[in-house]
Amino acid sequence: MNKAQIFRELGLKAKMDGANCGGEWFASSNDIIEVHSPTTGELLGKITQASAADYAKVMKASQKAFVEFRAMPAPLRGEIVRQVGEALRAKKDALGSLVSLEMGKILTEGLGEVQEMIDICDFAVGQSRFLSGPTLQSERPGHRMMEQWHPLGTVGIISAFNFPVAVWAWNTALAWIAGDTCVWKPSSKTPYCAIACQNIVNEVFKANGLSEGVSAVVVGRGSTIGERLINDKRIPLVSATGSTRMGKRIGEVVGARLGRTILELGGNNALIISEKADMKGALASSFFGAVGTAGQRCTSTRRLIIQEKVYNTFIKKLVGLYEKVNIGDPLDPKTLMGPLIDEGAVEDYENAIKAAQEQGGKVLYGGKVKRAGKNRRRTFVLPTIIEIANKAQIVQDETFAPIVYVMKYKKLDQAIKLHNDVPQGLSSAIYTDSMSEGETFLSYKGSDCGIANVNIGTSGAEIGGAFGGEKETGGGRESGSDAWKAYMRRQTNTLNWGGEVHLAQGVKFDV
Ligand code: UN1
Repeated sequence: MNKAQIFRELGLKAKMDGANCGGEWFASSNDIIEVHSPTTGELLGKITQASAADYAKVMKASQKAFVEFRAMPAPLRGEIVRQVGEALRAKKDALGSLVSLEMGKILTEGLGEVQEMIDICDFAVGQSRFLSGPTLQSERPGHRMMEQWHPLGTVGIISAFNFPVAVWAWNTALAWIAGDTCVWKPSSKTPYCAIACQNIVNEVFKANGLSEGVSAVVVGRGSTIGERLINDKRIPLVSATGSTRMGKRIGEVVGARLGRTILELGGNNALIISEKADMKGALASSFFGAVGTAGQRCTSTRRLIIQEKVYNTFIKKLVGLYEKVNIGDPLDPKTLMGPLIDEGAVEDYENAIKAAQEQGGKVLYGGKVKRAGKNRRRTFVLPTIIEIANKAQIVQDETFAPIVYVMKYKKLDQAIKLHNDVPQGLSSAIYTDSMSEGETFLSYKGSDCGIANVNIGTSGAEIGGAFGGEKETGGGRESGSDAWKAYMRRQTNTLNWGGEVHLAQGVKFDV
């Protein structure tokens, strides 16, 4: 699909306003962002960012819609989400292509991202009939206890450029079945993706007679919109994806007003490769983990911790794969790696390589900008392998680029120690055919991450599991399992059906 077709199918125009809560798009600031293709530099369009007044309008609609939406039975809200999933199926090609066009990931990954949205919708439809709490035994005669889950309110969603549509869907699909309304501040690097998503759900919501405000988007500056959103007492939950620096700010501000957060921040994901590993599998998983999405996933493999006996052969084979990576236009099916999001990201890549070399690292492959694509832009880089010690400062930091740090180990205990010795804790994996090694990695003394895998890589999690991490990754969970609970408020109820008043703990209080 070319740009004109993608724009037509998704209702996008060369000039658009950045705020919407169901009706027309609007924006009243003079603040315009120019959106450029990371691949060609071509101007995709101009978006007028939302002002403080636009935010106020969106929040008003969201709060009003919540009062109505929470009254709709959850399975009927699930039916709406089912239709959203159907609409996404119908627009999968266009939306997946837009992700590639605006963000730069290759088409199969752009389509995969939309599939992730469809999957979470399907998951949420079933979940909408099972927002269940337990019934509990009361110590008082003639009493029953139970737990219920109620809608929470307006959920604020802040998302990053690298998953410009899926992360929003993980949050909204669950928030909507829970009876919440959503206000989304997408990354200003990928506003068209957000506008397209809102256009898709607007049609579904309109067809079902839902009031405006159940879904809202505000494209705007962090200082105007982001700050307002995190400080807004009307927003009980802020779900944010992005850097640890940003997450710390959000955690502090929302925490100070005792609001809740789901934070999905930086990762520093490692794959341990044992001498007992299936080398073919380990190779394929390392390759996808480190080079896929041009290293711009939170779950990208950043470190390979390799048993010393297999280290040299493994690295040789990995370099062999790196040499064959086709770098270029992400919409071309022959391309394996597209551009980085912008020149700033390329600068981060170059700085990280320089720092690694200064800190004792040795570049085994790559390390350079590679002008590619039609306009030979400076947004393409070579995927890079650097041999370096885990304790080097640069290895401790997350660089959002296709750089993988490689290191050796002798014994599994040492590998696990290296593995956990970073501030972040999102995803992790081990390749081994030894059951004992695999189980050790998954045990209390193994990986300290929110996601730990055996014989698959660190990236590409399915939506069925809870997604998120520990330590500086922020601690929140999104997506599958019981992540829906974060979007609801919990209530414990005690009912007296027997008629007689009994006090708990045997307390007597009579005259
Ligand atoms: C992210 O990079 O923010 O597990 C999310 C994965 C994807 C999601 C990544 N399902 O790699």
